[in-house]
Amino acid sequence: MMDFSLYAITGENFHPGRELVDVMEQAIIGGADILQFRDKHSGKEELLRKAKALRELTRRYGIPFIVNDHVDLALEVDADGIHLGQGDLPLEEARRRVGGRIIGISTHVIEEALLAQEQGADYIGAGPVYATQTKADVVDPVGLSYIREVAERISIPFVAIGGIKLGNADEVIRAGASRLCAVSEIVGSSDPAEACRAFIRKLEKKG
Ligand code: TZP
Ligand code: MG
Repeated sequence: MMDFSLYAITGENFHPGRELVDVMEQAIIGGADILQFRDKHSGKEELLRKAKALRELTRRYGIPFIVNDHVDLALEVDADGIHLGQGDLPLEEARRRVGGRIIGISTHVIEEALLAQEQGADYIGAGPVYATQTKADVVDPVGLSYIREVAERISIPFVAIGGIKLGNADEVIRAGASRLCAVSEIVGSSDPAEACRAFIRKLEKKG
């Protein structure tokens, strides 16, 4: 079974002047053990170029590579999996398309989480725990109560996401999360490797 502790997602807006692959390599060196390519702006060719480069990087470090939204792109670059939101391709259709690859689903309420689990998601995202500027049209923060509920009722891996910072990670972990995901706190850091090391230390001491 796939497993991970620190889930890094790309966010190029947060590191102007620094190369995508370099920043994500730093995150991996610091301990990020799964990487998602999330890009809402690039055109087709750019998406393909970046996805190929990140595929090569993640293969070199032996960690799973997940593509957000684009099933065709995921298949084209031989990603390990895809991540889908509630408004994206339905899980059952996605499963037909990607076969045994990893499928992750974003969830905001327990009904979505239970359904994703029942339909065979490999992991779920639980959030946004806190308010975040990173994602447009994001739903209202679900808070720590949702993390507690998911920890209690869901048996597949779940990752807490949304406004997770080094300053609030401990309380998220204490609420039951054993996997954290961050965009801005990692890739927006002047030292992404150190930001990841700090997250990992918190996960290891369990909040
Ligand atoms: N999905 C739910 S919240 C979010 C995504 C992609 C953005 C998380 O970004 P940050 O910067 O860690 O708040
Ligand atoms: Mg999506």
